[in-house]
Amino acid sequence: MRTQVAIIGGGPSGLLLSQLLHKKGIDSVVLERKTRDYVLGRIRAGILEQGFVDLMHEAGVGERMDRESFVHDGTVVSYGDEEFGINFKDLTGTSVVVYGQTEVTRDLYDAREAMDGKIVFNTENVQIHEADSDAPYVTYTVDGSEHRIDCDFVAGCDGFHGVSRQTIPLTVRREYEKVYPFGWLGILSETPPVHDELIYAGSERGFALCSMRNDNLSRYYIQCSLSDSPEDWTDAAFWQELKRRIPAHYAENLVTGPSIEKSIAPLRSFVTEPMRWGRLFLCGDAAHIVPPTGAKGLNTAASDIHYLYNGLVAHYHDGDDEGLDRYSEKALARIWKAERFSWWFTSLMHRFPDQSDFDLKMQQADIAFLRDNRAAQTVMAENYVGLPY
Ligand code: FAS
Ligand code: PHB
Repeated sequence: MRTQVAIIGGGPSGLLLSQLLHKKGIDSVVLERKTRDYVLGRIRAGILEQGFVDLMHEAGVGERMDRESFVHDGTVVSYGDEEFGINFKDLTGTSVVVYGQTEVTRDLYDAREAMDGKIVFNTENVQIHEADSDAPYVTYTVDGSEHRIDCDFVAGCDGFHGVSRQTIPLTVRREYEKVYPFGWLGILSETPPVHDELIYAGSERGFALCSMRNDNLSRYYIQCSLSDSPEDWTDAAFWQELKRRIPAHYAENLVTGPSIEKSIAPLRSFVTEPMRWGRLFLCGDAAHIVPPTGAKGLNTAASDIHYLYNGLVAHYHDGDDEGLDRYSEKALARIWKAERFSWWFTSLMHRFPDQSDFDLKMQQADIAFLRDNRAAQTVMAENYVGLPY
C-alpha cells in the first residue's frame, strides 16, 4: 500500500489530521491499535478552545458540536466556602465550549467512515522505518498478517505510550518531565450538573473539579493519592469527599447518583523536543502531556494539528516547505506556554504532601490575588480560553 501521510493513532489528533487532509485532497491512512468502541470508551477531555472549534468546522464536522455543546463565558474558582468568578468573555472577548472528547472523536470517526477514510483497527507491532530518509515506510500486523505502507510523511499521533516518540533516537530527542505527587479520581454520572459553569475548588482537603457533558451527564474529579485505585472508592465515599471540598451551598444541592465510569489519571507535565525527525512529525500526547487542570491536553493537540496540516497543504499544493520546516519550533512555542499555565493552575489549586504552613499561606495569598486583581484574572482567562495559534 502507498499513501501520502501515514498517521499512527486513531485518537482525536490522528482523526482530525486525517479529516482535514482529506478535505484538501491529501491521502492518509490511520493505524489504530484498538477498536473504535475502545477508543470511544475512554472518558477524557471536556473543554474546547475556540481554535479547536474552528478546526472542527474547517474539517466539516462541527454540526453536532454546534447543536449539542454548551458555550461557557466563565468559570467559578473556590477555596473552602469562598468563591469568585472569572469571566472569560468580559476579560478576553472569548468563551470556551463544553463538548466531550468522546463526542469529538465520534464525530471524526463518523466523518472518516462516511468518506471512506482508510482506518485500520487492531494494528499490532507498528514500526516506523527510514523516517530520516526521503522514503519512509510503516510496517504493522493485523490478525497475524504483515503489512507495509510506503508514504511521504508519518504523523505520530499515538499518544504518550505510542511508538512514534520512541522512534526518534535518544541522541536526537530531549525530554522534560515533572510528575505530580497525586492523581485525579474522576467519575461520570447521569445527574444534572451542580452548577451551570465549571467549579475549580481548592480546599484544605485537596482539589476538586465539577464539570459536565450535558444537562444530565456530569463529570466530577477529586485529587487523590497515587496509591489509590478506583476500587478503593465507593460512589458514596466519592460524593462525601467531593461535598467536603466545594462550597457548602453547592454541596447541599449536589445531585448524586451511580457512577457510570470511574477512573484515576496520574498527573504529569511532559515535553519532548524536537517534535520532528526527518519525515516523522509528533502531534498531541505523543509529544507532550499536561496536568488536566488547565484543560489544555486536547487543545494543544489541536494546535499541533493546525500547524502540521497547514504545513502539509503548503508542501503538496505550493511546493512550499517552510511550514513543515518550522513545525517543531512553532508547535513547541505554544506548547510550552500551555505547559506553564497548566503547571501554574495545578500548583495553585492542589494540596501537595510536602507543603509547609508557609507554602499553604503563599498558595492562599495567590488565590486571594486572583480573586481581587483584574490583571491577574485577565492573565488566567487569556490562557484558559487559549493563546493564539
Ligand atoms: P490519544 O492518547 O487520545 O490517542 C492516541 C491513540 O493512539 C489511541 O487511540 C491509542 O490507542 C493509539 N495508539 C497508541 N499506540 C499505538 C500504536 N503503537 N499503534 C497504533 N495506535 C496506537 N485533557 C483535557 O484537556 N482534559 C481532561 O480532563 C483530560 N483527561 C485525561 C485523562 C486521561 C486518563 C488521559 C490519558 C488524558 C486526559 N486528557 C485530558 C488529555 C487527553 O484529552 C489528550 O490530550 C488527548 O487524548 C490527546 O489526543 P491524542 O494526541 O490523539 O492522543
Ligand atoms: C472535564 O470536563 O473532563 C474537564 C474539564 C476541565 C478540566 C479538566 C477536565 O480542566
